Amino acid sequence: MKYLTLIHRLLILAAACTPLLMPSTAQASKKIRAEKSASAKSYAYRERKDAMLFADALAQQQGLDPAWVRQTIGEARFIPAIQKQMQPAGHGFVKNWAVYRSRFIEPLRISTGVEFWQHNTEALARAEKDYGVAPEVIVGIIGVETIYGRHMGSYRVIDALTTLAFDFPKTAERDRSPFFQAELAQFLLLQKQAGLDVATVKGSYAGALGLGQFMPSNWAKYAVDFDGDGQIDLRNSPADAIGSIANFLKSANWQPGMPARYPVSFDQTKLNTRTLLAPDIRPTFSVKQLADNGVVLDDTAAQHPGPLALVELLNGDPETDGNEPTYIAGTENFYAISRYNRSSYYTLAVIELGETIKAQLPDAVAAK
Ligand SMILES: [Ca+2]
Repeated sequence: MKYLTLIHRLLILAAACTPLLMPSTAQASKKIRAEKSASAKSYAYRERKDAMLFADALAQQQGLDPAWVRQTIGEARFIPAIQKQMQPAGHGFVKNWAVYRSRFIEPLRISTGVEFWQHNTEALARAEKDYGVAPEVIVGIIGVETIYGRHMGSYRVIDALTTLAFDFPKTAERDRSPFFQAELAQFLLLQKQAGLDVATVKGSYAGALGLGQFMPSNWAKYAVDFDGDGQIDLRNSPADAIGSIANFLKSANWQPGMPARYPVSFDQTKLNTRTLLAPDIRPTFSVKQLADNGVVLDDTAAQHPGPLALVELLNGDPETDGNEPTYIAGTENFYAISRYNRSSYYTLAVIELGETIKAQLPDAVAAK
């Protein structure tokens, strides 16, 4: 979940700076180069003293079989491609909402989402009843994360987490290896807690798992058995994924019935974007404060009781070939969705994908 941010940034970068489809030969040779360098540098973590010390400490702390922990972490392999995914996106790249949006609000994701909704009407309705979370947001998240389980990740999670725990790139803005060591520890606990086969289970390059791409710590905190079979299975049970995402959003202060965002326009004579954009996407301003700083809201938004944020999404650099930014007023529910993946681009894609799918449902399903 959270760690999709960077891949999304890279997606924007790739889409903004290169043609959408690279020539296939170039793509193939790039892939071969990547595989070659990967196989050349890969090794097993049994060769790393720090990883083996970590394994012993973890076994002792958690009362796990030390031989099993050593073997599991020892057989994990360093994957250079995973390390590379965590490198900074590079200087001079400008985000582009229009490009980002087109990757997610697209025919395959929409039609698969309509089917997913129809197959899971009961669980979605129950999640709304139990947690207060709108079905279109849950459907939007699972669509953006994995296209409804089609792309749940192709890396062994043990390789991903061990690589990022002990070989986090030195060039990154900050060292996240303590975070990934904690995720690795929690992941091993899921063998017993959730019946996961930690030696084989696959996920994203950051170690996120299942339909909703939960990191292990979020699995431990928020995952629920929502189909009542006595097991939590976020990979094969859509109901479990739906209930767990709803539980996560409720914990992120989701407000039942509240819209996630409103359209805005501006009164240029009063506009003070410096003040308005300072808190970023955290809802901070009252309707009156927004109006005083030049934001014009429609009648519905003007009735909004809680705090709002002015959210700016860039559409490339207007000085070169980009367009002017997109602006919306984000509510506490916009902010709640952004806790799933800390990006306003991600959040608006989730909202718009869910809404688009909802609008295409047959009347009988939509009415439930
Ligand atoms: Ca279950």
